[in-house]
Amino acid sequence: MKLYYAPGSCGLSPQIALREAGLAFDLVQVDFKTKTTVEGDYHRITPKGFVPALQLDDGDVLTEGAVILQWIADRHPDSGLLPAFGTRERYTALEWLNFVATDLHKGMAVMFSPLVDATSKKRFAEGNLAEKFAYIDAHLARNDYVLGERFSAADGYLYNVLRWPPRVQINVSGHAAMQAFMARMEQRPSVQAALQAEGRPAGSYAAPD
Ligand SMILES: N[C@@H](CCC(=O)N[C@@H](CS)C(=O)NCC(=O)O)C(=O)O
Repeated sequence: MKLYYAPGSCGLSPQIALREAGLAFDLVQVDFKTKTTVEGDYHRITPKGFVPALQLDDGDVLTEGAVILQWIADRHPDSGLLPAFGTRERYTALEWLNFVATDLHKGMAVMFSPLVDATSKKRFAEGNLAEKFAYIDAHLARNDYVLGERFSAADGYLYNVLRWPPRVQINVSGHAAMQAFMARMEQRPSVQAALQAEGRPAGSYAAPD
């Protein structure tokens, strides 16, 4: 298997999940500016040009981070990355994956966009993102992980996206439970190894990528 990623991007959470599941994979770095890898044109892997993409051993390619996470979890149920099919807890995990992918990931993406001006970004951060950070912080004040006591693939994705606020001048240091969650996640060998593979030391979530 090959995971196409870019350092500091949303390619981190599938890497964490692959490591949690104990799977062997190669990392292939994508250059966003040129949309190339050492293999050549990245559009040949996915015409979308986005990371992450997971190329399976038969050459088939999966895209969409939240879906890649489900594929890894479902192919390796012993990893416990997601609750079992049909359980109520499964849908709570999917709710979180969807929330992180749509509201948080794409909400944060606005803050990186060259198409949005600084004033609009500030208003969006204060009016939209602040509410979401408060919700997450309140949830994590009562729970070690998004599902409560057990780690799931959704935590890796949440951790991935919560690394970004300091990069876009959003101060989340007042959200103590969120900060504790980030530190808790960085105790996991999977997270430490994924960060190292991206050239980022653990403890670096509050520093620019
Ligand atoms: N819908 C995709 C979006 C992935 C996405 O936004 N990837 C960003 C990095 S976090 C990307 O590849 N950006 C490439 C670019 O901006 O050129 C998913 O959820 O996986």
